[in-house]
Amino acid sequence: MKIRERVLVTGASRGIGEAVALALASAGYDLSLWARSGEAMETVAAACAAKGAHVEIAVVDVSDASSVQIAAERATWSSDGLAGVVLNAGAGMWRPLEDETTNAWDTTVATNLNGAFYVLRACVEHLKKAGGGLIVGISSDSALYPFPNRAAYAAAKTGMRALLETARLELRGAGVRISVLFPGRVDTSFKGGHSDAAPGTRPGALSADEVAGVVQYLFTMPRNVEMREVHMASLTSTFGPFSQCQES
Ligand code: NJP
Repeated sequence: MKIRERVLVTGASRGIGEAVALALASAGYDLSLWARSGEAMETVAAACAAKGAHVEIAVVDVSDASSVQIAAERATWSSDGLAGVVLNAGAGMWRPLEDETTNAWDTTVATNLNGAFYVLRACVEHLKKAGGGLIVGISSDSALYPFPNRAAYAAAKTGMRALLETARLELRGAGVRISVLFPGRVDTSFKGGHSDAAPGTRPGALSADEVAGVVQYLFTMPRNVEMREVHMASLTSTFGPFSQCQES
């Protein structure tokens, strides 16, 4: 009988994280789900459990090092080991540089970069204990191309890429593979330039399910194969310097 393996997904209360949780549940993984919205995660957990996954949830603010540490110590994988982690929690709100407050800058960097670091640091020993594993980082096309009004977000997502490239070198010998995804626009509640963003408000963009399908594929690849970077875009939406090339 195959031993069930567990994956931690951050930002699992909605959007890409929710879709990733459901896709990994369908692929036979057990799940640890982290986000700040406990009630929303209960709903996601129930849907994953209906697919046969054993699911544990924890209310965690990834930008808070102690919140991450406490959740990591309480998680079942602190004793059982961990097959993978999807560093997905993130947020961004576009502002011109002169309107970027210190608080907004700090929050953006704390969520997207510090959060990735705190979670990664908490998982490393447990990935090693399981004999290696897969780390998937959800970065952004903002880390690949310059955009106006995204200084904090682009800096944080670029920093996340550097964090994961460093981790790749340090953890390779322990059998840990690292994949970084750079999606273009995805039709979720992610704010960006729209304070009222919700699924359905970015027609033509990638769907959360399309991104989750790639994450699921990464988890089903042979363990000697490392897909280092995935640049992902919809032809019916913009992607960095590439303009939309089909009507949506
Ligand atoms: O956005 P959204 P996406 N601590 O807002 C959680 C990247 N991306 O699914 O805490 C813990 O629907 C939040 O949960 P909650 C993006 O940068 C997106 O599109 O309950 N969790 C929710 O579950 C991000 O890294 C686009 O509010 C925190 C989730 O994160 C990832 O994709 C394009 C948290 C956000 O769900 C998923 O974003 C791109 C915290 N402090 C990259 N703060 C795009 N959508 O266009 C937030 O290139 N979360």
